[in-house]
Order: sequence, then structure tokens, then C-alpha cells
Amino acid sequence: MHTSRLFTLVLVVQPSRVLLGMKKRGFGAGLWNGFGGKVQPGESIEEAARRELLEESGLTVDTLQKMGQITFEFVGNSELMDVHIFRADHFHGEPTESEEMRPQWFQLDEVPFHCMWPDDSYWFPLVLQRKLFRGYFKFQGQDTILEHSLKEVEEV
Ligand code: 8OG
Repeated sequence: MHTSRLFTLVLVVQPSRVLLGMKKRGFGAGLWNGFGGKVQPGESIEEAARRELLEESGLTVDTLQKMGQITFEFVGNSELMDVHIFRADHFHGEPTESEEMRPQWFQLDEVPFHCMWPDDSYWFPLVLQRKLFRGYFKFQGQDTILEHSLKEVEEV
């Protein structure tokens, strides 16, 4: 039996660049990623996305667009990760380093996929093209994708 746990991930995208953070500790440390984390009890998924974005990057946003949902399975772990991915095109504040993340802008043709989760190469381009998607990735450890599916959808 698989239970799943909710996570958020926010990509702040501007016409020529995207903001990523270097994860300094915990799960995915050493990789560039968007900003996000676990949804807490009593909080909606979107509330959690805004909270994590603020905590980790110092930014607030008016509008979060739902872009996709990915289920991650890790061999040997019975808890699936249900990650809800959002895009924001406008923000308030200055990107600020936190205990968890060091933010940096990347030109859209210089996204550092070699220092990101390996699944990101598949779906990140869809976020940049504003395509909605659903995906599933089965990992062995943090480097190897054993199986995956990814499809564009009308509604997330
Ligand atoms: O609370 P914590 O920082 O551990 O939450 C994990 C964050 O990492 C959360 O924002 C979801 C995100 N995340 C995964 N797996 C993957 C992945 O394969 N690619 C990307 N880009 N983010 C991921 O948990």
C-alpha cells in the first residue's frame, strides 16, 4: 500500500530568466531547484506554496498558476511524494538567501540541468512553455529514473 504526502514547488519565471535556489541542506541538498516544501496540516496547497516561497526566497507573489502535478516513488519507500508545481510571473521583494536556499537568476537557455533533479529535464521546459502536465517518476536513489510517464493535460 502506498500513501502519499503533499509537497509544493514554485518557479518564478520572467521573460528571459528563472529564479532557482541552491538547496543548502536536507532532501536534494546540492541541487538547484524552485522553492517549496511540505504542506502543513490545516493549510491549502496554494497557501503552503506561498509560505515556502516566502520562507526560502523572501519573495511574495500575487498570482500562482498551477502548472503540474508529479508523483514520485522511491524504491524502498512506501510513501509517495505528490508534488504540486506552480509558476509565478511577477513577484514582490528581493531574492534573499535563507537557511535552506541561496537564490540566483538563470537565463532561460542556461538552466543548470546537470545540477538539478534528473526528472527536471523532462518537465521544466513545459513550465517555461506554459503547458500543463501530470507526471510520474520512479527513482532508485536520487540519480536513477527507473520508469516515468509525463503527459500534457487540459487542467491540473
Ligand atoms: O521540505 P523539503 O525541502 O524536503 O521538500 C522537498 C522539495 O523538493 C519540495 O519543494 C518538492 C521538491 N522536489 C522533490 N522532488 C523533486 C524533483 O524531482 N524535482 C524538483 N525540481 N523538485 C523536487 O521532492
